[in-house]
Amino acid sequence: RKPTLAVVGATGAVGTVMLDILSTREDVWGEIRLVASSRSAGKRLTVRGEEIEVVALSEEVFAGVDVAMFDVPDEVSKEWAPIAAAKGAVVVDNSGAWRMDPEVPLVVPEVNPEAARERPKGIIASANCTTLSMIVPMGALHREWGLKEMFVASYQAASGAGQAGIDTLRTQLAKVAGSQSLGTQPGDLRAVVGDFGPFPAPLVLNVIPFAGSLKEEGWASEELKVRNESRKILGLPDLKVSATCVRVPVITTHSLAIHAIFDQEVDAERARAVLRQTPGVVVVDDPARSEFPTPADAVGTDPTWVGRIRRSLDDPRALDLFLCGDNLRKGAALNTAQVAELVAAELAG
Ligand code: 2RA
Repeated sequence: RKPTLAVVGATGAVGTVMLDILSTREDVWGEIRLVASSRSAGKRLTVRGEEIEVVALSEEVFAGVDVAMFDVPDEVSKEWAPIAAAKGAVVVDNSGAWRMDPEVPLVVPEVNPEAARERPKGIIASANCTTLSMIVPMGALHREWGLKEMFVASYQAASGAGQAGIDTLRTQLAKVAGSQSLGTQPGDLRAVVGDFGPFPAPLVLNVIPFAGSLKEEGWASEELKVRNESRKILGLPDLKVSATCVRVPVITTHSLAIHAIFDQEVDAERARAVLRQTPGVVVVDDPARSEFPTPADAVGTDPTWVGRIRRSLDDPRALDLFLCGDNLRKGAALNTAQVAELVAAELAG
């Protein structure tokens, strides 16, 4: 019998991508149940070419479910993941609720697949999209030279803030369309575009040097996630990470500029060779021909795109590189689906 899958949060920005991924990847699932809030119950969505009615989240939904993929707010996952696990489902959770729980593995199949098997709570966590947009290539380079420290600048897409983020940016774009002067005078953008939630400033024709919520000592939650999740996934509790997370006027696809310091001397050509051999990574790196990753090329694709690979001029143990990754695919739905597939393979014995 193929395992029964529940998709919890099937109607959100990530959930929509999830159904696309389930319809295009190898089909390892038996029955698929689509679950959402009671507000969305009754909707009919198509997955694997089949129309399925969305049911409201309840304990009964998990009866007979082998794997439950969750893409819901942290507080919903905090309440419902244990309920699903108690009903016998292995929960693969895409929220931030469980990622740093010592009894919950944080799994990226290309980096630490073995961690998925140790799940005392019946819950496996998937990482934040910013971490997932860089961790596959960084894991490969860590295996080659031993990663010691990372300086990260992220350029994060509006859809990282969900459908509201997408809607906000498109609304702001419409407000500036055709203007020949906006973006040239202090405050001119704010006067026309205003501060639409969830962004505390105009996003269009601007960048916002903050993402997530304010945490200790002025760090943003996104920046702490990059640091803490990288440490857990790579098994490097003392890894030094300094991240600055910036929101940019891109609909979907996060980009990151990384300065990575290793235990050993590095070589740019060797790095390209290692990354070309890494599943889930595409190397686009020929600046002389203006070939480097951009969100406009990476969006809608599964791999992490890597380019601008060069050895630091001041440190033979440091590499500088630029990466792009679709934050709704590998950054969320795809990684969750890949982890769920690991569990399905394990259950199939
Ligand atoms: C963001 N990475 O971009 C976070 C959550 N998806 O807002």
